[in-house]
Amino acid sequence: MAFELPKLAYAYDALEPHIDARTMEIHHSKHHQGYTNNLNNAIAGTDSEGKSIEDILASLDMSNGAVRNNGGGFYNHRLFWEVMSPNAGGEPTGELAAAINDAFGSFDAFKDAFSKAAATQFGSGWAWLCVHKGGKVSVCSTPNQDNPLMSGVDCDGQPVLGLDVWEHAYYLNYQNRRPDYINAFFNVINWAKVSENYASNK
Ligand code: MN3
Repeated sequence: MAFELPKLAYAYDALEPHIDARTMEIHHSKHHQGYTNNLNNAIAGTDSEGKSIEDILASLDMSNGAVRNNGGGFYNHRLFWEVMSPNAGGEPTGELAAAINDAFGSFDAFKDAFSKAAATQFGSGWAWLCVHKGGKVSVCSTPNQDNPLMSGVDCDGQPVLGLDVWEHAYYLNYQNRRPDYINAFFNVINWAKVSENYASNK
């Protein structure tokens, strides 16, 4: 069964004013749809057909550019939509909050580390909050559509929160002001979902 573009749990304009409706519509219906279609084409007739995206990425031959870019793109955007929500933001609670405090000292220090990873990723890429077996968390970034599930990237663990810093994610509204977009993202982080991701992968 081929991969399908996941439906959003909210309307394209639901994240305004932090992320504008036109950006959301193009990002989801064009970019993510493109990765999805290209992934399906790239794995058609191969051993990867029928496997989960997690299994495909974990055992990926990194020289396979079509699956690396489009499988990464499919997985990364699916996580991205899920970790955002209207009327969200604030701070995590419970065991995720405790893990963040253990690793960074405070939520504000985590926010600084994550924002810096996102702001300093040269060119296109992603910033991640990852959980490791045992519950420790860490922040890192990857270029292009790479992600921590792939082997050989300078970033490991299970991603529980991801931020797309490709220009297509923010340029219409923020132009070159990536730091403003990163700051705005914190107003739409769905910490309940991130906590769920943490709990199921720690
Ligand atoms: Mn994108």
